[in-house]
Amino acid sequence: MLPVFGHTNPDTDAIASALVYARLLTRQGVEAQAYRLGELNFETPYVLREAGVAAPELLTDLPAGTAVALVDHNESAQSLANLSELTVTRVVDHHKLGDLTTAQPAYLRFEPVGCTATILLALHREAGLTVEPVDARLMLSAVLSDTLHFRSPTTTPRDREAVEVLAPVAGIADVEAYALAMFAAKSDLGDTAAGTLLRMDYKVFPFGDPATPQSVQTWGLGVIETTNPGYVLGRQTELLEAMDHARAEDGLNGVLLSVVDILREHNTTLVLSATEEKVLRETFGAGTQGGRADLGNRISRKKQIVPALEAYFTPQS
Ligand SMILES: [Mn+2]
Repeated sequence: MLPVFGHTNPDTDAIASALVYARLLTRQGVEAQAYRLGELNFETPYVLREAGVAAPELLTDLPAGTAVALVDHNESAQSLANLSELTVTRVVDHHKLGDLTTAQPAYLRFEPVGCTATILLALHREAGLTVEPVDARLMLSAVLSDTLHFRSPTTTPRDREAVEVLAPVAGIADVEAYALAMFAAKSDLGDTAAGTLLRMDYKVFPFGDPATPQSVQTWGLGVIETTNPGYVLGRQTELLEAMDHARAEDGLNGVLLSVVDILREHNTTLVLSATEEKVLRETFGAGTQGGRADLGNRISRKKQIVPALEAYFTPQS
């Protein structure tokens, strides 16, 4: 049974794509099972409930040498702790290539589209397999989630086409209403602890050139996408404390937490210290006031934040 899993701090794409890819592989004769590498965010339980699907089981470790399939990530810092000891046989992903290496030839499918599920739809077509309604619903939800219903600059025509094709199969007549219900569920954070909010959509990235070790910095980048930014920003003090804690705990050079207003397509980033303030100023030209920096319409970590930081920390030769 081939374990299939998405990144730690899973989002809807990480969960939905693991479920759909495991089923696709199984239909193709490769027995596979979806897992998750962490607790669900607030959006995914809504998606799973509407789809009538149980959450995949939590996976905390696997013996060295186990064959695995990755979806929606490829960097070891975002995967099982001992990924380098596992045998990665398949990857379906839409992120930049990180430190992935494989001991054996593997099936690798990377495409610069807005969502892993968009690639999975193509894999169904290439295999000549029809999409089951439940898989259509999961893939559609993942695309809406990752692209913020096409608001994100990561959106491609392929993602739009995927939603158009999947909606009738999923039995969703009003895609706009469904997307808004997903975002409302995601924004209903209740009295969740600040540390949990920070880690809900949080990724650790090594920046700089590994050939020049003194240039390498490790940063934690959290994002809270919400239709109610006022609520999140109202908890700024607690969130900054949680960021300070994460920096120490993970041995990071810096931590950023972006509060993304989904409907207004706006990024307000919490600024922990002078280190982050300097980097935000020199990378994005963004000044800091009252512990917050206005990053304007840079709402995509993948497309607008990470590449800029990568360039900033990589020494020019
Ligand atoms: Mn994704």
